[in-house]
This record gives sequence, structure tokens and C-alpha cells, in this order.
Amino acid sequence: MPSHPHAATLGNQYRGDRVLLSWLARNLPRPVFEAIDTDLDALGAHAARAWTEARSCSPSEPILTRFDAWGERIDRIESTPVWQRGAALSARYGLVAAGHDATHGEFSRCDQFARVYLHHVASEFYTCPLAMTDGAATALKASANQALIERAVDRLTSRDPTRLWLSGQWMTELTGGSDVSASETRARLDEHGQWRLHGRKWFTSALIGDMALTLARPQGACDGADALALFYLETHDDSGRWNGIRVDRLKHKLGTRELATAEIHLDGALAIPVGGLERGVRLIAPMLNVTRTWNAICALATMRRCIALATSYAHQRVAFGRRLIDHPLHAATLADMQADFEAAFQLVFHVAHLLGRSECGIADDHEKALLRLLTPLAKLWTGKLAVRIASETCEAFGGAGYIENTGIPQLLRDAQVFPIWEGTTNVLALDALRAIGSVGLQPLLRAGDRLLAESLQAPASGELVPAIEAIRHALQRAAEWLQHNSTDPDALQAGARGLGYTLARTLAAALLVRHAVAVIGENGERRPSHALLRFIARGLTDLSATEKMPAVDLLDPPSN
Ligand code: MFK
Repeated sequence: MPSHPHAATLGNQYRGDRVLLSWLARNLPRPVFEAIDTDLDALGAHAARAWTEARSCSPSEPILTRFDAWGERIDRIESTPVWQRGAALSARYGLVAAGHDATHGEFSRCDQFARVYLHHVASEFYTCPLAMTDGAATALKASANQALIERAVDRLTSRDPTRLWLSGQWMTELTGGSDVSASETRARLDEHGQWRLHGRKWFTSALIGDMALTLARPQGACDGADALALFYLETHDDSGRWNGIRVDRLKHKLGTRELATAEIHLDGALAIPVGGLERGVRLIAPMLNVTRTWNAICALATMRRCIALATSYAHQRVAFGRRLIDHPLHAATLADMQADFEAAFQLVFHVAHLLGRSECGIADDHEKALLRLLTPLAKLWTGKLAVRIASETCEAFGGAGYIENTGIPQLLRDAQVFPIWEGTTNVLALDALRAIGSVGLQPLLRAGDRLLAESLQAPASGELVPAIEAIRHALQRAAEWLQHNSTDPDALQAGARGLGYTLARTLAAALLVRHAVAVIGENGERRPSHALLRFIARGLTDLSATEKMPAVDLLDPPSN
């Protein structure tokens, strides 16, 4: 299909991604990089092709058929064409398997998430069920429930599309998505001594999958989160019939429309406790941490796609006698987006590396504590950043950015899910606060100090000394802020977002410094250091000192 002379074009999304290529080259051992290069190249080519193809056909959404012609309840969900090819592609490129594969040791998660990053936008959010599949495999492995591990983990991490299982993660009920302690689903023992689930799940993504992990309150248990148990269930019985599951309807959503998100009733679904009959939130936490990392990777992928499109357009579109890219204000706007993206990239891929190190047993206690803290920080910051960059991208296209079939508005609608699912920004900020409560801020401060000390050793560090000082200062301010509010839990909570942004941005900057001085030393490449200076110039801290100011009285109560 010939493209309009002003339409944004995309080349191979791997070969054209300077940031990804240079991160992989610097962080992966050469043999690992060489081993995955061909697959990444293919995924990068697929991403470009998929974007062009999607522009030439009408959008398609999943369809729920609840009854057959004879009135029999069937609840059949028909997926979009891209989703129908999802399992084959995911298995072929090991989008889940690569993360669980021991071949690349501590770099397995880097390998996996580079694949996911390249594929996310083309996948039409097939990455959602894949994230939950990965999370389920991780949670089951951590559970030590040998029978369930043997039954499911091999399938969840399979590279054979005919064996690959997808998992759901059904947590959200009508009572709320954040406060799962209010969950109303009950687990009762039937006459055969088997657990049966009864209740309503209000947001279930990946109902097309084969299994799910879900929370329920066992009979006789008291109220509260600790009394919830984690259950494993398979969506269909051996004859292919739904396992006590009724699909009420598919959600009508702002974005992620190719993803069949359903409301369901559990009417006696057969289920197996993953661990004991309580403390299910604790058992599902490994799943949450993995899906939050996927969220950060996919948010990053969205930023990269937005910037690639906006930059391509800016090189072609002429206004006021010159190309958009030649207008200083427009170029500066895009460069600010790129600088944010480059810093975020460093943070998110560092989390991926730490996860890999932790899972293969070589992370020390500091690294484990750092991973616990950085996971919510990476999720909360990148979720918001993706929305801001997608919104700027719409604007960078002018009126065309508001027209559906350019594909640009969908990027914004889809991006808005990142700060919501898997824990909103505030839930994640409070989770980070909880992590600081248990592991302290020391692991992050120490990691920051080490990165800066390492950077200062590099011959090229001279020009970045002011940046290094700014990062030191930001770390110190965050520590002082925490200390200052340490005896006031309400102030800590009210300022948790600002603290979260500050810590995420500051550690990202420290990682970017290390990267920048290394690549200057290796090949004189100065773009990472330009990104760093631009990123820091707009300030690292977000500690606005409003945490003790009255808030509720500013907000008029509803009038009847
Ligand atoms: C394409 C991108 C991919 C993304 C795909 C996503 C598709 C998603 C569709 C969905 O399912 S969205 C629904 C996601 N739901 C959430 O993320 C829940 C949001 N709410 C929270 O995270 C709440 O903070 C939480 C439910 C955890 C609060 O529950 P509790 O029970 O009030 O929390 P509590 O008492 O703080 O924690 C209970 C235990 O879990 C504690 O351990 P102990 O019992 O040993 O003290 C905590 O330390 C532990 N815990 C909680 N969060 C943890 C954690 N441990 C490690 N990591 C965490 N993140």
C-alpha cells in the first residue's frame, strides 16, 4: 500500500533502536547478544510490518457469543486475527519461555524482555495474557506446590504452540481492584472433598486462557486479606466445557479493545489451593511483581513507538516553510520525550536484569531488596510517562493525531491502561513505601552511590560531573524527606507519589550516567549524555512539601 507523503513510516524496530542496541551491547555478554540477535531482528521487522498492515484494515475486536442457535449456553469468545496467531508467535519467539530458560543465566530476563519490548505494540495486547502466564509460572514455582508445578509450569513456559498454556490472574471484584481484602468469592468443599469457587470476578483478562490464579475466602474463614487463599483453576474440564464459569459480558473499554476483558460468575468452579488456606495475597505477590515488570516494559515499548512515529513525521511534514524537525521548539519537545524515554529505559532494563539475577540465585541481599523497591517504582513512573508521551505524540501530529485511522489515538487510549491495571500509581507508591518500610532506603542509596562512583572512574566523566552532583543531591534530598516525615504516616502517604517519582527518576539518571560515560569511552557516542543532561535539566526531585498541607478541606463534598 503506497503511503501518504506525510505519513509516518517505520523501519525495522530493532535495527533502528539505538537505545536498545547500545544497552544490549554494553550489558549482555557477546555470545548472548549474538545468540538472540536474529530473533530480535525478526521481531523488529514484524513490528514494522504489523504497523503498516494494521493501517490497511478495519479494527477488529473479540466477540462473545453466549448462546448457540438452540439456546444452549456456550460463552464462546472469538479472538481477533492477530490474537489467533498470538500463541504461535509467542511460542516461536519464547516470549514467556525465554524468561524461564536457564540458557542465558542472569541475562534470561533481559533476553525475554527485549523480545517483549519489540513485540508489544504489534501484539495488540496479547502481552497481557503472556504477562499473567509468566506471573503464574513464577508464582507457582515460588509456591513449592509440586503437583501444580508439574501440572502447569512446563506448559506455561512452553515453546510449542500446541502445548502452550495461557493463564489469567483474577483478582478484581465488584468491591474493588485495589483493596482485595474485600473480596467476596467463597471457596466451599463439595461432597467429594474438592474445593468449589462461588462468586463474581469483575475484570478478568485472558479468559481465552487455560487456567487462572484467583483469590477466594475458604468456608469458615474470617474477614480481611490474610484470610484469603490463593486458588489454581483450569478454565475448562476434560471434555472442553467451562469449569463452572459463566461469562456475563465483555467490557466496553477506553482502550486495549482487542483484549477480551470479561465479567464472569464462578458457579462452583473446581479449584485447588496453591498453598495453605490463608495469606493468598502473599502467594500471589510474585505474580504481581512479574506482571508489573511486564507493564513497565510495555509502557516503554509504547513510548518508543510514539517517539519513532512522531520523529518520522517531523522529518517529512513541512510547515512554515521547513520540516517540523527543523523548528527548534518542535525538536526540543521531541528531544524531551526521548530523554525521558532513555532514562526510563535504563531503569526498566536494570529491573529486568536484577530479576534475572535474583531468579538464578546470584543476587545478594542488597540486590534483592533493590529489586523489591524498584519494581513498583519502575511501574508507577513508566505508566504515567507512557500516557504523557502518547498524549504529546497526538499533539505532534496535529489534527492527524486525533484521527482514528492514523493509528495515533489508539496509542493514547491504550497507554492509559498502564497507570491503572496491576495497581494504580497511588497503590504502587504505597507499595514502594511499604517496601522502604521493610528493606529501608539504603539499598537504593547504595546502588546510586556505586553507580556514580563507577561513573567517576571513567575517563569521560569530567563533562558529566555537574550531572553526577545533581543526582547525589537528589538522593540526599529524598533521604532527608523520608527522615523528616518518618514519624508522620499520613504525611508519608500524602507524599508517596512525589517520593516515588523522585526515586525512580534519580536512579534512572544514575544508570544513564554510567551508560553515557561508558559509550563515550567506547565509541565517542554522545547522545546518551545529551539525553542525560536534558533529563536532569528539568529536575529530578518531585518533593513538593505539600504532604503536610490540608487536602480534604479543598475538596467540596458532593451536594445532593
Ligand atoms: C501488557 C502489560 C502487562 C500487564 C498485564 C496485566 C493484566 C492485569 C489484569 C489484572 O489482574 S489487574 C489487577 C491487579 N491488581 C492489583 O495489582 C492489586 C492492587 N492492590 C495491591 O497491590 C494492594 O497493595 C494489595 C492487594 C497487595 C494489598 O493487599 P493487603 O493484603 O492489604 O496487603 P498487605 O497486608 O500489605 O500485604 C500482604 C502480604 O503480601 C504482605 O506480606 P506478609 O504477610 O509476609 O507481611 C506483603 O508484604 C506482601 N506483599 C504485598 N505486595 C507485595 C508483597 N510482597 C512482595 N511484593 C509485593 N508487591
